[in-house]
Amino acid sequence: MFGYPGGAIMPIYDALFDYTNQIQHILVRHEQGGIHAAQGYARTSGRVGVVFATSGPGATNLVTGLADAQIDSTPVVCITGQVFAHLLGTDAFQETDVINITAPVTKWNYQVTDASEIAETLAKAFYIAASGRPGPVLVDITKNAQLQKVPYAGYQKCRHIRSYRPAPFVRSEYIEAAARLINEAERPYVIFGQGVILGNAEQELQAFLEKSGIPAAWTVLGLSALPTDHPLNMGMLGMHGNYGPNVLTNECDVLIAIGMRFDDRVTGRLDKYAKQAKVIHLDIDPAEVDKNVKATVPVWGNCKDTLPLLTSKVQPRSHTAWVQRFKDFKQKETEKVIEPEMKPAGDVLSMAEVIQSLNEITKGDAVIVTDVGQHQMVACRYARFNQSRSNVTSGGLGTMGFALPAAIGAKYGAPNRQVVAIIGDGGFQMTLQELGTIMQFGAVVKIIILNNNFLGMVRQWQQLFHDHRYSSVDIQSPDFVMLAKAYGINGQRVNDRANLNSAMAVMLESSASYLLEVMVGKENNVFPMVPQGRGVAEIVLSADEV
Ligand SMILES: Cc1ncc(C[n+]2csc(CCOP(=O)(O)OP(=O)(O)O)c2C)c(N)n1
Repeated sequence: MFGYPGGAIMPIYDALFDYTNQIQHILVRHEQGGIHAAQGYARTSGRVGVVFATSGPGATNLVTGLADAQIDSTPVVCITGQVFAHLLGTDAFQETDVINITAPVTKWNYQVTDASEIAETLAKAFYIAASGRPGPVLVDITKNAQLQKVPYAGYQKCRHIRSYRPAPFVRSEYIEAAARLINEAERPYVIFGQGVILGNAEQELQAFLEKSGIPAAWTVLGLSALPTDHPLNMGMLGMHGNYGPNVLTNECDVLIAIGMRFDDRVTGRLDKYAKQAKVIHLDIDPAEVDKNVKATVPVWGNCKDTLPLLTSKVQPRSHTAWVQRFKDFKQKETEKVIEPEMKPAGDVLSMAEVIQSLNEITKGDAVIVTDVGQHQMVACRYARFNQSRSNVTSGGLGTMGFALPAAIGAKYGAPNRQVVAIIGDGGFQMTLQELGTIMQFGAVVKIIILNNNFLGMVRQWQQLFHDHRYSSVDIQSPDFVMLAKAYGINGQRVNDRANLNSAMAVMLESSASYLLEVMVGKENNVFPMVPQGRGVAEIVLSADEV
């Protein structure tokens, strides 16, 4: 568990003192760091992340992480201390109405004012956080309840709550209807998201694709569910996704959406999105079906259950000519974007070649944790993966400052894996205090700062859509390598290509945490791009086409 103590949660921390050998509590440097670490832990381990915080400012510091976990369906349980029950509503010291503040950003929240409720509430909290479509839960416990003594019958796992149905019933008529559409299709196309990972359905997805021969593309949160090298993996969807996967969305005849929610960054303009296609939507959350895109056939349920049913009913096919269309687009993108980014003409390093250097050593084995901005999109586009639960990023909320604490949690969730955080010079400065957590607890995290001396993604938009008016994006940074040294973390700065691979190797071979600052092109842009307000088929490959 990750946390930070304070007045209203002191009895819980006092009890924790007796469990030092059984429970590892990581003292973070800020509660936001605590919840992002819990998210990173949940994403790599598949278990529920736990955070403790005190009342008032401790609790409000959790809000960004709760919103992030809510939109990215991450199972987290937050336990906050609260003022004594008799002081509630009196503006007591460090009192804040955490239940109302966090209601829209939690799957469930609840205030406990009597100790007799604690055990049952916590059992419910873990059940709700992890079941069905996962999400964050917050339990607020008043100080009197923490101090009160009650008889305790032992922990009883919660397995059912009346009126809460985590997964809808699978309806066989819809499986039949979906299979019929797929079997009649000439240009079927699978787009998948994090639902595949959350449902532990990676093998089921692969079996479905391999039997049906259908090409597949992923959302940013679905990344790593299908190995990069899989022959039916066509690449990334969305605003900075690959060329073919976007354009061909508007040419497929049956679109099979699996565990994804048609986010606007994926669909672009909805009235120009896949209008020609019949849509099959597999999702555990009925509220997602028909929310943004009308489904011809809804397939409610966990895709771990629904995919095998579908696989058993689809005919073995190989859509060779259709798959070739993706490859042709890939060729065009390679010539116009990928090659020039991998081998830039001048001396200035590109973000893509840094990711490529990383790939060459990790061979797709590492967990990659990204922050938010240009570096995030470049990392998602180019990083290679050969196992699931390896890509940790803030997808829905786009929270700068996510990566450093999330990487710490990711390492606790996957202690035997190499964890590499890729962060911009702006985002790093939002939560760099968590270097102190690394220093104190020794989680081995490798940190790459892609430093373009700008708030790069905002600068790119100002260049392309605001006539080069660079308003407040020129950000200065401290000496990151010296800063890391102050926290006992080794590092170095790379300015030129000649040193990149050797520095990358030193970082990855280091048995301790390490910070690599790489100076990259100041005004490099991320392409392709579906400009806001355009359809996915209007994706552009360069600034001239915007
Ligand atoms: C907390 C937060 N504040 C503001 C933003 C808006 N925003 C999105 S990307 C970005 C720039 C990020 O700059 P940097 O971290 O240097 O990464 P780069 O884009 O240069 O790779 C900003 C300000 C955000 N996503 N999150």
